Amino acid sequence: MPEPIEVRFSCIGDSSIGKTVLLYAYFHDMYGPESEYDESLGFSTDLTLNGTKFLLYGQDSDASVTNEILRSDLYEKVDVILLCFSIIDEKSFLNIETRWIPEITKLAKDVPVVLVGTHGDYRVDPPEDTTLVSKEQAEELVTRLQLYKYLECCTKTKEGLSDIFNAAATAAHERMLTKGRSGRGRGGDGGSSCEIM
Ligand SMILES: Nc1nc2c(ncn2[C@@H]2O[C@H](COP(=O)(O)OP(=O)(O)OP(=O)(O)O)[C@@H](O)[C@H]2O)c(=O)[nH]1
Ligand SMILES: [Mg+2]
Repeated sequence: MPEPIEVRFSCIGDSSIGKTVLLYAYFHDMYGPESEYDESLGFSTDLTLNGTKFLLYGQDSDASVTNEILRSDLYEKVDVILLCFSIIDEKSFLNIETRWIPEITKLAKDVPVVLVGTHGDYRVDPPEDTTLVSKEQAEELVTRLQLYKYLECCTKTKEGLSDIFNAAATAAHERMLTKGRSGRGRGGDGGSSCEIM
């Protein structure tokens, strides 16, 4: 029986856009006040996709942390990045291009990025006086910045969550198959070894 393929992710994006809630909803089936969350639980799970087993694990992040060492730790040996914005917060979408992609390019060049739109429930019932970020805008950004994929979710109902983590594992796996694991994260050189299966 082959060992599962380890896929390490980091969840990045502006503050208050739903990163932590998303992770607890998917990994622990919880949706509630942040005070109820238990950091010691961590974020890891087994996942099987088309017969391939993965051990998916990773970390949350805090946009207010600007310390360079702590920020670069977020990208250390990372296989895939979940880059999040809220569809009801245009600034968080603009920051994808102006703040987060430059940081990723610097610290985790060539690591696949899954763009995630949170607060998906507002697609059907938008708050008053709010212009939603459209799927077309997000998809245009994915094409222009050569990101892996755009996916939307609603953590309240868990809609779209599995697709996000399936895409993350698939994106990481595809990259491992072409570049090998030594290309992971910061400082990787995209070596040729491949430990898959
Ligand atoms: N309606 C709705 N609210 C959501 C959804 N996901 C998250 N929220 C709410 O969005 C707010 C922010 O969520 P957090 O997960 O704390 O945001 P964060 O990105 O981790 O924020 P920081 O830790 O400050 O970086 C909370 O009040 C959540 O309840 C969603 O899918 N729908
Ligand atoms: Mg958080």
